[in-house]
Amino acid sequence: MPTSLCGTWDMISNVNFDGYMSALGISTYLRKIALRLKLKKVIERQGDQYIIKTLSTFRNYAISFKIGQEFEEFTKGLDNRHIKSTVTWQGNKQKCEQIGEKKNRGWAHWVEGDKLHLELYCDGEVCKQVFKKNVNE
Ligand code: VL7
Repeated sequence: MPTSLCGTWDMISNVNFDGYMSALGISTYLRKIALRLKLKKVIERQGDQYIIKTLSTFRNYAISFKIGQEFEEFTKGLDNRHIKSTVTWQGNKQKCEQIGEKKNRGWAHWVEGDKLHLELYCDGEVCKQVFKKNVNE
């Protein structure tokens, strides 16, 4: 049984976010804004439904899904694409495959100690974000 991803997590590092956003075709203007953000993840589970919220002072984004069930994702306020997403467990990693216009797109979450790790993939670019558990929220 993998350590729970659930909780509130504050970003402490963000490597190659710019490369990931470039691969998604995000404008220079928006990338500059996004690069300054300290993202927060709120991960909840209600029964077999997961909810992942990405929060910032600029924009918020949320998805909800069941493990192994493909869902339609619209990346509203991000790259605004329609994709088909499926989240599965692979060992202790929760992995999402995002099928659409962009190749090799997806992400993986896992916990090590009190840190939440996230890798974001698009078209050969890998962004690595690490979050620290926020015990006050
Ligand atoms: C979601 C953003 C950059 C456009 C705005 C930046 C606002 C705050 O896919 C993600 O998370 C998964 C895994 O936790 C769950 O949805 C990452 C943030 C990536 C991509 C696009 C810049 C404009 C960012 C919402």
